[in-house]
Parts: sequence; C-alpha cells; structure tokens
Amino acid sequence: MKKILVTGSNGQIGFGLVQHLRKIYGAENVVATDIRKVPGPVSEGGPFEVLDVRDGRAMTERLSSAKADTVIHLAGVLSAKSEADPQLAWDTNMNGLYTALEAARANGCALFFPSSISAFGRTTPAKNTPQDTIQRPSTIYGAAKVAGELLCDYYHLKYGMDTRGVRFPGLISYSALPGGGTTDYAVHIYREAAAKGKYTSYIGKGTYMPMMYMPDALDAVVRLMEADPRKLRHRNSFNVAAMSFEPEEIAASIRQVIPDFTLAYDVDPVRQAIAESWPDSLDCSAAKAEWGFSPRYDLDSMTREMLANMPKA
Ligand code: AKB
Repeated sequence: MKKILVTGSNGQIGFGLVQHLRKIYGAENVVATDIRKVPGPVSEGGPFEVLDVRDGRAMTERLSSAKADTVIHLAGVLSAKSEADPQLAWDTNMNGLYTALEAARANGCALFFPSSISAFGRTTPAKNTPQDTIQRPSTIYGAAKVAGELLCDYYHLKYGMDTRGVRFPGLISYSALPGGGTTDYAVHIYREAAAKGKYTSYIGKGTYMPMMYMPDALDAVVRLMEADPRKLRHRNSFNVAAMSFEPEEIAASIRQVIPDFTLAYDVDPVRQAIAESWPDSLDCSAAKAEWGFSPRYDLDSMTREMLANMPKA
C-alpha cells in the first residue's frame, strides 16, 4: 500500500485506522472519507473528502484524483441497526461495496473488505468455528457480509483484483464508540465501569462471542494488506479474533482493577438473538498460517489498558 483511500473513516474502526495508517504511510498518503465531516483528527490530520459510498461517480473521481492504489472500504451499518432498517442496511452495505469494487476496478486498486462473525449463523459450528464452514446467517447484516465475501472473491477471480478481507469479531476500543452493533456492550461496560462502577448488560449471562482489542485489529488490516499474495490461499475473508468471553468474565476482569464493580442484566431480545446466532469462538489458524496474524492482547491486558484510558466520573 502506498496511497490509500478509506471509506467510513468516522466509524469505530475508521477513526483508529486512519490515524494508524497515517503514522505508517504518511498523512498525505491516506485520504479519509465519510458521509459527513466531523471536526477532529480524521478530518484535520490529513486529506479528508466527503463521500457517500453509494455514489459511484464520486468514488471513482476521488480514487483517481488521490492516485490511490488501495481502498479500505469500512463504510457500513452495524448489525442491530441493520435489523431496525434492513433496506438502509442493504443499500449501504451491499450497494456501497459494489460501488467501491467498481470504482477500485476502474482505478486498478486493491480493496480491503471487513466481513464479520455475522457471516455465520445458527447452523455453523459455534465453538472454534472453522475458516471454511456453513454460512447461513439469519440477519440482513450477515446476509450482506456473506454476499460481500463472495462478491470480493468474484472480483478477484474474474478481474484479478487484489481483494482481501477479515471476519472481524467484536472490536473494543477506548478512542471511538461503536454504534448499532451487537458486540457494543463490551465497549460500553468499560465506559460505565470507569464512570459509575456498574453496568446493565443487554447481552445475557453466559453468551460468548469472539472479540479483539482495536490495536490488534489495526495491525491485522496492515499485515493482511501487506502480505505476499502468493501465500494467500484464502482471501475473503479470514477468521480473526483474540479472545472469547461472556459478560461475567469481562466483569471479573474489570473487578481486578475496580473491585466494587457490579453487573446487572436487562436483556434486549433482538441483540440477544443475534448474539446467539453467532459463533462463540473462532479458529484463526488460516490467518496465522497465511499472513502471520498474531494478536497481542488477551482479556486482562485489554482491560487494564481500557480502564486506564477511560474518562473517569
Ligand atoms: C456488530 O456487533 O454488529 C459488529 C460485528 C461483530 O460485526 N461489531
């Protein structure tokens, strides 16, 4: 990667990734885009353009004027919000990806696609979910992710486009809040623990999901996009996760730093049903073997860093 255009730069991943990429590749070589401009490091720390990912002409022009060789296509609507508005989700997540692929093809760019654990469903083996397995999700978000994985593979096979992707688990960061996801509780719990010493979880006790701390996710994107293509047997998309936990385990980890922390439950049936249809844990051996995926953080080291960086009450 030399000249990179990022879509969805104001989102949870984009916020951290744009800054990470600018440190590695130089601020002038990372063009951040989003549907709106928000004051802050993303729009002020380097080139920024307003871009609706469904506007093919605008995206093609932006890639051409930036002389980009890579598109990191992050713009999308998360799982719970997608269930609330399936039409918006399909339009943004599917038509946005199609637009990005076509614009990237016209400009000879590589493209990164963030798939998700939502690409699996209830009939997928839930524990240590294999890289290649049943993918029959029951959400519109998951359906778009499976279709997106296939579409990216199609562009690689048909046009030789360098498409690569990972299936992100729940991502946890202190710098940017997620919005509208199912795994978001694992971010909110740290905020509330630091601010109030208590949290009410909308995800039920005993519900495991794969997770990863944001610095490991950012490192994974760069490693995958810089990997030797001859070593990639898979492309769209690789299982990646660093840990798997349920609410009681994250609470126990928080209590090592905040002993009086209390956890209560008020389960949201929509997000609980989504969580129960997703894997408990992932087999990431393909990502490790093919491009050296190696996350550094486990639950306790992530907890210490999260709480040290949270705004206090
Ligand atoms: C969500 O919860 O929607 C996302 C995801 C796992 O794709 N964090």
